Amino acid sequence: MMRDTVKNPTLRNNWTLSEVQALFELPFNDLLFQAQSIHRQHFDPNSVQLSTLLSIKTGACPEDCKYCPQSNRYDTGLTVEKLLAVEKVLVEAQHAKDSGATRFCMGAAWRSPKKKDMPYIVSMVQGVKALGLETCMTLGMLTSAQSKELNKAGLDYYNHNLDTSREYYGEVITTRTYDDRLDTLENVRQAGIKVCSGGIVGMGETQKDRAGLLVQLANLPTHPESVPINMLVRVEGTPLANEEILDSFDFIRTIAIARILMPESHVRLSAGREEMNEELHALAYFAGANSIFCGKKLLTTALPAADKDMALFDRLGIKKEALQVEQCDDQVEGQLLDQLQLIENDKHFYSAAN
Ligand code: SAM
Ligand code: DTB
Ligand code: SF4
Repeated sequence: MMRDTVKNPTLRNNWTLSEVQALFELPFNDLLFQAQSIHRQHFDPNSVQLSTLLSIKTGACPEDCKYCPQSNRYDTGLTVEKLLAVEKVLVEAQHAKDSGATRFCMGAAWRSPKKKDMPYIVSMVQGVKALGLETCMTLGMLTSAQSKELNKAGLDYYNHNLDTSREYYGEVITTRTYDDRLDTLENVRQAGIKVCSGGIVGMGETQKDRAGLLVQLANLPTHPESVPINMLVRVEGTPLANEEILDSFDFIRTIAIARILMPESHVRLSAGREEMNEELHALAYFAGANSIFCGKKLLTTALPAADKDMALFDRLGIKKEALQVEQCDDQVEGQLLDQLQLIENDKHFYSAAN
């Protein structure tokens, strides 16, 4: 389904900063009532989509994102790992499917994928798709040609976050620009891949910056189908390790306003859940969050245990969202698995440190 103002004129992409700042100033209950009312017009309010993340290439990233444990600029004690073997990725994807996830998101600590990486990445997408899962990747910047190649391979979603407002961005990242990020989102969209884009809160930004981030996302020509709202995971060794924790209600306000601005998008209660209690999770779902990452971990940091998430779903009467479209075609699956077998095992590990 296209989330654009041409296909659906009730959606807006002309939000002004002052309008969104006014939403942040609403009394909490009024804001939540508005968000929940909009949520109910577009989604089953008791359904939450489950994605599972896997870090397919970990650490030694040349970028300087101040929040990130995987940047090679900061000593976070992380164990660096080369690109995983395709088979290993597929085993993890099968576990994710068995645990109820409908989407498998593969993340690499790269500035952008290199030419030599692409065949492995393509095999991963094809293999995960053949298992009947939605596919998502986050690999850094993508060119138009790379986006088209990934679309052809069967990539459903590409995650690339704007992270924060244009104004605050330079305080957090200096090695790639805001416009670089917008260019990648445009390449992905033009290639026909669904867009997953959101940001991080709790990085010392102001409320105006949180409003600015949401305005940028909502004013894209087409709303991202998926909007992850990450609470900063403060990792020892990163420059933001000692950042003050964002007030919980300001976090919930951000989710509620994402829901109001992008009514047909899945809003993901993303990183930071380990530090959130059940009541805060429940409030986030009420504010319109309808997707989470669940599984063993995010990329490098912890997640709540899956049984804890499921126990809360039971207590709240929430069910897991089912796959919207049947992904698995037996004939295609057979062909894809045959293709995967053609790749020799010893070619599955190679140095992809940068
Ligand atoms: N290297 C690629 C890139 O940055 O585009 C993909 C992986 S990167 C880890 C994906 C996203 O994870 C980042 O854009 C950021 O929004 C989020 N992220 C990374 N570290 C985080 C942290 N400590 N807390 C919250 N979100 C984080
Ligand atoms: C997103 O917005 N959040 C996820 C996913 N997209 C790739 C990543 C969160 C990473 C948190 C820190 C870590 O585990 O390394
Ligand atoms: Fe981390 Fe991605 Fe930034 Fe690299 S580009 S430091 S992996 S967020």
